Amino acid sequence: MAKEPSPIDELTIWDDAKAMIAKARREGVETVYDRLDKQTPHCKFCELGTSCRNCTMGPCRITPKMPRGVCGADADVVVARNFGRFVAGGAAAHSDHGRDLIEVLEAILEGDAEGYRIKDEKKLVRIAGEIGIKTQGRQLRDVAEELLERLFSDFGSRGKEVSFLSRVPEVRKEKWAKIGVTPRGVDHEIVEMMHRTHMGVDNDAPNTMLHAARMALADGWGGSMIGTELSDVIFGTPKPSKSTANLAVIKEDKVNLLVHGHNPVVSEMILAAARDPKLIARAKELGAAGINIAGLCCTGNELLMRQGIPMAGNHLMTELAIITGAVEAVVVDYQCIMPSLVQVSSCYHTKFIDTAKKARFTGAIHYDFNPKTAQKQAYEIVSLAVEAFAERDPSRVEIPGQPVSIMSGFSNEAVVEALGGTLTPLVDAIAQGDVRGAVGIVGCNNPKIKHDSLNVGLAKELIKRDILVLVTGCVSSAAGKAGLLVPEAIEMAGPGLKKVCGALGIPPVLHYGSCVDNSRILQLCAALANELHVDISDLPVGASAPEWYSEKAASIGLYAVASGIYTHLGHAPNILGSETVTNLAVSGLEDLVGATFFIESDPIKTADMFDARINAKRQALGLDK
Ligand code: SF4
Ligand code: MSK
Repeated sequence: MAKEPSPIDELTIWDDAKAMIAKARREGVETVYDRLDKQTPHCKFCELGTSCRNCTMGPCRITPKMPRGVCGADADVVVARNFGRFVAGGAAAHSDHGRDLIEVLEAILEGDAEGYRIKDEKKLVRIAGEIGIKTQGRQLRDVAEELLERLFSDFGSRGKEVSFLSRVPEVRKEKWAKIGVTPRGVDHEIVEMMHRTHMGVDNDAPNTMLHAARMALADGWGGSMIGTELSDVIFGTPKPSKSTANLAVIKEDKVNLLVHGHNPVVSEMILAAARDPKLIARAKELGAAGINIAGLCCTGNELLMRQGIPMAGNHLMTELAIITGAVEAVVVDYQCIMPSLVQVSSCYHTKFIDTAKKARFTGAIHYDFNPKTAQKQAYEIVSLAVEAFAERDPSRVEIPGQPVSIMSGFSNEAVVEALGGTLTPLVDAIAQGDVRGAVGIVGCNNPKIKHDSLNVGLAKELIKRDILVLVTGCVSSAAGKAGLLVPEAIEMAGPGLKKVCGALGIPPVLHYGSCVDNSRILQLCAALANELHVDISDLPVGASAPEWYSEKAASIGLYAVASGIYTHLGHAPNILGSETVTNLAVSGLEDLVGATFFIESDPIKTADMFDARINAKRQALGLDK
């Protein structure tokens, strides 16, 4: 007998999402929730991490009656290997994204990237200087070429450490060196993980886990940081600006084109093309009032941070956005794009367009996007969206609610500027206890968790306790929709945070960007630690991924912990089948790197845990008696 679909009220906290899930059910469009129902219950072995498919003597499942696989691997080895490969997927995704930005910079320098340029020259020179490149008296081009070489080499295997370790406090680097987790090169660490997890290589679970930490550090301080910094160099360093969020940013009277994925290289060009007077005129000829570009997931975050485009939604809103019936095109690059979007698009007039050779979707319109031809391709893509407006069926259009105001664009540079040029006022506010600490809430949605309930619940609970919140990735849309990303949200904050944010005119929850931009948070922590002459693990800070789902989030969590940041996960990764691995994650890492993971599904209890940790760190720093 077919299962009853889950009650809509249990699936999400948002009215716009509820309206679209109901519409999907009326119109017979399958969503992620229907598929989750069909996939539940999941395989217990896979949930525990105790199934292995690493060779054809298996696959093997580890149980008390069958405690070893055919090769002899026990639960600890199998779980550690699986987790290692899981994190490798995430580190690879962020880092390959970072490398794509280096290639765009290379194309710019070779004169092969019409439409792209170095927008923030000062930042290019500054980051070059930070990694030890001589900048004084040199032409920008020479500095850029050397920077390019250095960053390319961060992916290789000959380096002793990735370049941006220049930002890390010495005491932290010493800890890493002592336990052998200094990240040498991005590809080096990922390849080594694939090697170690082959049958018969690394058969000591803690050893594999330490390498997972090293690999994650290569992501955070390498691949992701390169992605963030070069995106700023090429497209501009974000500054605070206002925008709007939720499904109501999709406009009934306009051609709506949604950009989705992670890399701004395609979507920046799409946005530029959408401003072309010829395309706007054509849209008007077809009866539209104009062309509206809105964002989904992290490509949305990238464009929101730098260009202020409105945000249609996060991970679990991507299918629902199309179900409004008012989306002419979804243009995707890579990561977190559910393959189902092709089928959902085909239920409407929506053109689904993929743009990366390495991220193709069967059934999509494909553009092999590259810097050389980007302008022309972007024009063609926007033109496809404009022409699709004529195919829209107005009787199927339903756009729920009203857009909510948000403020975005908080790069570290913007924060320092808002503080008057140095971090000292923030340090003082922390010392005085007005800001008791800070927590980065990052990551995804997961249909196993009521959509955005934890993301929003935790953010609200923390600001009440005078803990500043920084959000990235899909949590930023959630915070925006909940009204937390505007200066007026100080009314929901505790008295200290209200005073500090009120004086600066900023929200108590700061939008810090996309998933790779978690590197901005790392950089901020390092800068604060350097300012106070302490280790990152001494700071009253934390990180959380309440509704995470992806391999990337696992890598982010692990690089946060390995950097010394106490890190919360709303649900456990698939490691519970090994006591050794689980204990290492939730307690053993404390001795090695000064931080651990903790798993908690209740937002209030999670806030309590952060509170206790922040109190302990404040006391150890002598800030509270
Ligand atoms: Fe089984 Fe060992 Fe092969 Fe894994 S590596 S499938 S545990 S025999
Ligand atoms: S998009 S990794 S669902 S945050 Fe960066 Fe959102 Fe998580 Fe993808």
